[in-house]
Amino acid sequence: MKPNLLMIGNGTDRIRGQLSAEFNLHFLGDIDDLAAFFAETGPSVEYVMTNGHDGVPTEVINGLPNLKIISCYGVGYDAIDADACAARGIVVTHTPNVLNDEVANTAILLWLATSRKLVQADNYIRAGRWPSEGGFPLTRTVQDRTVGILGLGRIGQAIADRLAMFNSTIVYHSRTKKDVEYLFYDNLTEMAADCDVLICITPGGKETRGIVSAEVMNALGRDGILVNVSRGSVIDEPALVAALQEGRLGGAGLDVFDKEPIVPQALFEMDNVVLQPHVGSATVETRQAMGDLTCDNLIQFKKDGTTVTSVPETAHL
Ligand code: A2R
Repeated sequence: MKPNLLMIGNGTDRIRGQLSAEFNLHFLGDIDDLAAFFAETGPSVEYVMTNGHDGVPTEVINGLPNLKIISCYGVGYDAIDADACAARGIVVTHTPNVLNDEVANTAILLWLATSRKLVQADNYIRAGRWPSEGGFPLTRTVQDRTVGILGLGRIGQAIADRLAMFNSTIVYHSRTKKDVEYLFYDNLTEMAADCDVLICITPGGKETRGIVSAEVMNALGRDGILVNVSRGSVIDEPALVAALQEGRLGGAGLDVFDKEPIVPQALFEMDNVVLQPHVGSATVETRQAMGDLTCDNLIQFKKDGTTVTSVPETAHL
């Protein structure tokens, strides 16, 4: 008999196909009486699949006393309490590396679109304004800028690799100094003051909540552009709205928000922001690679108790 696997979120057809060959799938969203499910089936569920947005609610973790592994579809796992899982001996896996290029491309796309006002220019044509009002107002160059990367990890490095094309001066801030040629700042505000563009690509979670503060945004300044492809929580969102409204920050390209899918209404009215609904890795190709890795972790664990890509907190298990 196939072992039980609880899925949080529906997964793709391909994911469901791969997993149903190995597991008996239960979908959290289809369970009407959770207490009854936990009482009857909970003790036999050793496998959970989820995604970076939904994570695993505490009541689900508590309802599955023999849970052994949580496989997360996404690199960011801040919605899962990995330390608590480690303490209970539950392995957590995620999908690093396979999305580096895609998210880095998204970061560059958002920066270019924001700086050159791509969406606004498109709207200008669609609104029929070109014949009547003439040329679109000048925008700001993306060439020869100083670009700060907040979080020079796997994706941050992929972003840096792309910046050579724009003759950027690359600087970075992370917890530790890396063995790279770019200038390291141990103070984020000081880095922002020296940057034309700040690209955020740290993990989310309590350690990074609000680290892009009003002070950092003021330092980036009225011509500065803020790009966020990490987690909405990394930026103090009310402070961001205020900085944009008051012209203390030049513009923002945002793929992520603090309370997704809710986006501050005030941003809808602004012509110096470009907004995306958390689609940094959302291409057919990259999502397929992420899905395959999510399944590989579960299937390998079932086979021999090892995983492909554990999160650091549970790598010792
Ligand atoms: O630990 P370090 O020194 O390597 O720095 C990491 C940095 N980071 C931070 N920087 C400043 N203040 C913090 N409190 C802080 N915490 C972490 O973020 C590292 O340079 C970077 C994260 O790199 P990776 O672990 O390689 O993550 P990856 O694969 O680049 O993905 C980053 C995030 C995901 O967690 C998702 O939220 C998002 O991108 O898609």
